[in-house]
Amino acid sequence: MGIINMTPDSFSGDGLAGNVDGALAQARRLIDEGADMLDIGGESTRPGAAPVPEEDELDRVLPVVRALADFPIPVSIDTWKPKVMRAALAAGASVVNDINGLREPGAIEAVAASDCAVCVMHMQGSPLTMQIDPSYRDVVTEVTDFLCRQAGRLEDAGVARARIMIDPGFGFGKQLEHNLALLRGLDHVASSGYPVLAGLSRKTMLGALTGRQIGARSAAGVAAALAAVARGAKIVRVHDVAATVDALAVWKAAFPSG
Ligand code: HH2
Repeated sequence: MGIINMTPDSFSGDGLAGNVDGALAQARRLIDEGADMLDIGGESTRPGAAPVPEEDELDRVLPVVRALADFPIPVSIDTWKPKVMRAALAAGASVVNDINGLREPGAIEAVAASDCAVCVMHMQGSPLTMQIDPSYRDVVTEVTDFLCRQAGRLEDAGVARARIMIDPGFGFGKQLEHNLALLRGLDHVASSGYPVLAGLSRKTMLGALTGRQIGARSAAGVAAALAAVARGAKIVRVHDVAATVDALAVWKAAFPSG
C-alpha cells in the first residue's frame, strides 16, 4: 500500500497540500514501483495533530480519488469521518482505512452501505492526545481484542469477513516498548484470521531505534516491513515503495511459504 498524503502537515514530510497534479504524478510513480493499492489521506494523524473540518478534508481528497478512479489498482481513503468515507466511496474509492477503528458513530453504517474493503486500526485516544501517556496491561491482547471486537461489529452490520483487514496501529497511542511488543506479537494479531496491515514507514519508533531523522529512515522502514511480513502481515503501508517491493521480492524468494 503506497501512501499519498494530501495534507500540508504530514509527519513524514511528504504532504502534497492539495496538489492534485502532484498526487497523480506520485500515484503513477508508486504504481510503477510496484504498489498494489494507494492510500489517500487528507488529515494528518501525527501526534498532536488536531482534526481538520470535514469540508477541508473533502476538498483535499475528493479530486484525487476521482482522478484515480480509472487507475488500475484499488484506492483506499484514509479517514475516520463517515461523511468523507461515503463521499470518497461514491467518487471511486474501494477501501476505507480508518485509524479510529470504526468508533465514530455512523462509520460502520457507511462501510456497510457499500461493498468496499475496510481496514480497522487500533489507536489509544486521538491523535491530539495519544502520545501523552499511553499505557496498557498487555498491549498485544488488548489491541487484538479491540480489533476483533470492531471487526465483529462490522460483520454484525452485514460486512462480509472477507472484506475486513486489521491493523495494530503502530505509533498510535503507543510507547516504543508497546510498538516493539506488537511487532513481535503480530503473529498473535494475525491468528485472529483477519489479514493484517502494518504501517511502520518513517515512524518515530524507527527514529528511536536508529537515531535517524524522518527523511533517512528508508532502510529502517524496509527492515520493519520485512519484520512485519515475517510475523504474518499481508499488507504493508509504506512511503518507500520501490525499496520495499525489492526487499519483499528477495524475502519471498528466500521464504516462499513464509
Ligand atoms: N499511519 C498513518 C496514517 N494512516 N493507516 C493505517 N491503517 N495504519 C497506519 O499505521 C497509519 C495509517 C500515519 O502515517 P502518515 O500517513 O505518513 O502520516 P500523517 O498521518 O501525518 O499524514
